Formats: sequence, structure tokens, C-alpha cells
Amino acid sequence: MTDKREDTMPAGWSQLAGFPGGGIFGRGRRGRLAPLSASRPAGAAKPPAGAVGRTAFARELLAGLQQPRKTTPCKYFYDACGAALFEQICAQPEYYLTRAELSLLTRHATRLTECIGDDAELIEFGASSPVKASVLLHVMRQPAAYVPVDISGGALLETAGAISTAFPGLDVRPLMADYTGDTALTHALDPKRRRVGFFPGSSLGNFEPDEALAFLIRLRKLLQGGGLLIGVDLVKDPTRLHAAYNDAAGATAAFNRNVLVRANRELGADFRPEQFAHYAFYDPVARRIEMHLVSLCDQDAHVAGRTLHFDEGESIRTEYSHKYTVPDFRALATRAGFRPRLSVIDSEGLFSLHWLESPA
Ligand code: AVI
Repeated sequence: MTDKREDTMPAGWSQLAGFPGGGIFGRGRRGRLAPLSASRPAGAAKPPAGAVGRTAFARELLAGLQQPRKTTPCKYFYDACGAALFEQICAQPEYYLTRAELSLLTRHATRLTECIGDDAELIEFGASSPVKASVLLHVMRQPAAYVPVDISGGALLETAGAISTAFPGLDVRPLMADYTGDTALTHALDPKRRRVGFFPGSSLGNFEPDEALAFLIRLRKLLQGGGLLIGVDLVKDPTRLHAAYNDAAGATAAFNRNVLVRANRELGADFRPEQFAHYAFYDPVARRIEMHLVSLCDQDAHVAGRTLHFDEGESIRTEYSHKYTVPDFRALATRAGFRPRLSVIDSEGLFSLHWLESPA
């Protein structure tokens, strides 16, 4: 499955490059194109679309695969094909996270609206689908703008397009960026507006604990005077967790192998994805899912002129997905300088949603 949209600009959109990990697309009120020129450093040349991303992909992939314990950064799952596979995962009966979070957003809409307040700029970190943001935007009072941020250009533009259609008067300013990196997000935001971050899907779980703290500190500073609405998956019966990352239809397995498929397509590598088994398990001590690709034979692969060897049975760790208890997560948020105000969980105790204030 391939999708040529990744790293290329759809007609009618502009990319302002010069940022690590991405560029900015701008579209102003009522659908007019409005490039965010303030966000481009003076004199920054516009590199060919995709050039920055591919170099970083090759560098980070090789760095991880040359370690004694091989790893790949999980952000590279999300090319257009990976974003589509992730949407398939969200629809699987075993993957309860998306449904549980949506039901929380709907059920607690009134209280969340109170927390979010009037006239806020909503910034969504990881915006590969419009579904959750549209639930929020429906209940928000006079949202000032919607700024979806995503590493996958194709998925981002679909989200932005769907929101623009559903909310015709809304200022929608999609930002193609790796939000885990050093991207200068402030350039894309209105300095006069109250900022509300939205970080759904328990994506915080994909960070290691020290990275999660550092990321929350960054968000707290970015959102000063506003707040963050964040979805966090909960510690629970390991069987349930195991099933969520081993769906019967094989969507998670395809998503996992997609990092190799992507390397073949974008970097001219020669991985044999079918010779790597999807292996995901819950570690109850570390309270996390570990996702791996396990080599099914002795094999070599070539990436950017380097030969990588995989012993039979050797694994590449491709993702962590940490799970929290509500008190543990609130303690983490407090350490990051947030004031946790509201925490809600669904009736089965599967998932949690938190409103964290960022003091002015
Ligand atoms: C995006 N992230 C929160 C998902 C998760 O559950 O960790 C990614 C995922 N990996 C396998 N299934 C879903």
C-alpha cells in the first residue's frame, strides 16, 4: 500500500519550511490561503519537499538499528499509509482506547466546555483524524482557531479539510510538524489568544517517562494561561491490554511492519517485512506495552549504503505504550507545573481524560 501524498504539497496549500521535522501550511478564515509568513526565519531557503524528512529518517533509522539492542523511533510509523493503518487500528474491536475516549468527550462535554472557556485557540497535537476535535469544537464557545499539528502531511490536510467543511467560519491553520521535536510551534500561534492544547489518544504513553515529563513541561510553557486536555490510557487487566495490541484482523501487525515498508519506499532499503514477526506484549512491572519486530531468519538489509544484520530471533523494539493510574498521571502533570483540575474515567475504568491548567 503506498500513498504518494506524503511529503508533497497538495495543490492550493503552501509549505513554509526551515523547521526541524516539518513545515507550516496556512489557511486563513473562511478557507482563504494565508501563509504564515511570520513563522519562516528570515532568509531561510525553501528546501525541496520531503528532503529534510528523508535525511532525518535515514539518520535516525540507522542510529537505532546500529545499537546492540535495535530500535526504531515510533514517529516514523506515520507516513500516509501508517496514518491510515492507525485509523484501522482505532476501528478494531480490541482497541478500546478510541471509543472510550470519544465516549468521555461526549459525556463530559458540558464540564469540558466550562474548563476550556471562551474564545480559545485549540491546538491538537497528533491530528490524523478530525473526529475527536470536531466533538470538542461543537461544544466549545466561540473557538478562535483550530491548529492541527501532525507529522503526516496527507492525514493532516484531510483533518484540516474536514474541520473547515464542518465549521465554515473557523480559522483552521494546519501545521505539518514533528511535535515531539523542537519545532517552533509558537510561530504558528496567535500571541493574543488563550491557548488550549488537545493531546488525545494516550500518545503521551509513547514517550518514556523522562521524555513524557519533558514534553509536558514544554506544553505547559506553550499553553501558559490556558490549559491542556489530554487523554491517558489506564493500567488494567493485562489480557485486555495484550488483545488491544494484537488485534485479530492484523491491523496492528501491518502498522508495525509499516516502518520497514516505508524505509523501502522512501530510502530504497531492502527489508523483507514478511520476514519480521509482529510481537507485542504487556510488561506489568514497567506498566507498558512493548511492540517489537522479530526477525524470522538470519538476514541482511541495506539502508543508505549500510548493511544491517539480523540474527534469527533478534528483535527491533518499535514502540512503547506506557499506561498510567489516575494518581500517577496527575502527579506527573503536577511535576510538569500543571494544575490538574478535572479527571474523568469511563464506566469500565479503561481510559482517562484530564483537564490541566497551565498557570499564567
Ligand atoms: C498513537 N499511540 C497512542 C498508539 C498506542 O496505543 O500506543 C499507537 C499504537 N500502536 C499500536 N497500536 C496503536
